[in-house]
Order: sequence, then structure tokens, then C-alpha cells
Amino acid sequence: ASLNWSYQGNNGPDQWHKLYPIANGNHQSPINIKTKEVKKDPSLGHLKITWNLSTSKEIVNVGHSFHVNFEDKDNRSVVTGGPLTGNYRLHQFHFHWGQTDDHGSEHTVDGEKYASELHLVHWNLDKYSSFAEASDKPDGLSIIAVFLKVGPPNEHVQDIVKAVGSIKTKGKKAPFTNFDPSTLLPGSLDYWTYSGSLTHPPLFESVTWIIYKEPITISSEQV
Ligand code: 1SD
Ligand code: ZN
Repeated sequence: ASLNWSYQGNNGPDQWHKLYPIANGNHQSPINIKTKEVKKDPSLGHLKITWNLSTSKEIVNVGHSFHVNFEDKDNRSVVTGGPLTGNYRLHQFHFHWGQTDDHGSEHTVDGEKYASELHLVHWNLDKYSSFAEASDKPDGLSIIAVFLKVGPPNEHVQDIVKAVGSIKTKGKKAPFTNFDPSTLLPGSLDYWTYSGSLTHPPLFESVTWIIYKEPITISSEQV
């Protein structure tokens, strides 16, 4: 479990290094993506996503956010290819967002912030036997990220917004089944990739990030 930390005040991000020295590491996330400086890697193969809607399980209020958890017992929902060696199983997804629509994403693109950012967290099932075991290994995790900008409402996000209404306090959970996360992907599957970290404590430098270039839209009410 993580020790005391927060997004603001005395335990905010600039203090995290006191409890989590890796906060000063060389592969910390998030980053600002400078589109003029990214390089095309011709050796990158096709990224293959196989997500099965029957593995979505529950939605949980974790205090600072909420998680949609997936069944973690077989290989129905996995990602492979692209920058990844081996298969990574979907564990959970969650969003980051702000008080107002002009910020909320963790990664930025040429300094631009999006209103929100979706993280689909996967772990390397070929080398490790659980999410916990994988979470601090350099090749342990892969997170697929999708930016969200404000525009027309998104019907798939609305299912999530509705479910969040039933878990308004920390620790509450509700069933959340038959949700297909691929409905949250943009039309273009072009992505950036780099080696980084979890974005909050314990900040392990264990994440192969795969970040879609094209954002999806949600309404301001949905944010
Ligand atoms: O913020 C999440 C956090 O809630 C937890 O899911 C952690 C994995 O243990 O990952 C971070 S993040 O790096 O995916 N933002
Ligand atoms: Zn996240």
C-alpha cells in the first residue's frame, strides 16, 4: 500500500521524493511529448489489442479516483506487439481529470493539456504471476493512454458516468460488467511510446507507455 500522499499541499507531487526517492529518477512519468522531437521507429510491429467485454468486473471508488477492474484469471483481454515483448493482460482502467476543462491530463503534447486522460493498465503475464509482482519490474507493466477533450457527449463514457453515481464514497464498489474498453479508442490508432513510470506513488519505473495521438471527445458535463 502507498503511504500518505496527495495531489496538493504538504504531501503534493514536489514532496513525493521524501517517501518515494524514485520520484527523482530518470524515467518518471508523465512527460511533455514534443512532437517535433519524436522519432519514428521502423522496427515497431503492429500493436495487437484483444479486449473481451466479458472480463470487465467492477467499479471501485479508491478515494482520489475510481478504477474499473477486470477479471484477472485468464488471457481473454491482452495486448501484444508494438513496443511490447510478450503478452500483457488488462488489469484495470481509470481516468485523470481536473477541476476545470482546461487541464486534467497527465501527459501533455507540445505543452498542451487535455481535459482528461484514460489509462488502461496491463501487466506482463509471460514473465510474472500477478499484477503486484510485475508492478516494480522494468518490463512489468504497459499502460495504454487515451486523451479526452471537450466536445459532444460520448455514449460509452456515459455508462461509466452513470456507474460512478452509485459509488460516491471511498471504498464503495458496484458490479460493472460487459463493458468493452475498445469503444473508448480513437479512430486513428497511431501512437507514441516511451519507457516511464507509474504517475503516482509508488512511482515504479516499470511502465511501457503507449499513448494514442488522437483524442476522443466527451462533454463538459461528463468530465
Ligand atoms: O494512478 C494509477 C493508480 O491509481 C494505480 O492504478 C497505479 C497502478 O498501481 O497506476 C497509477 S497510473 O500510473 O496508471 N496513473
Ligand atoms: Zn493513471
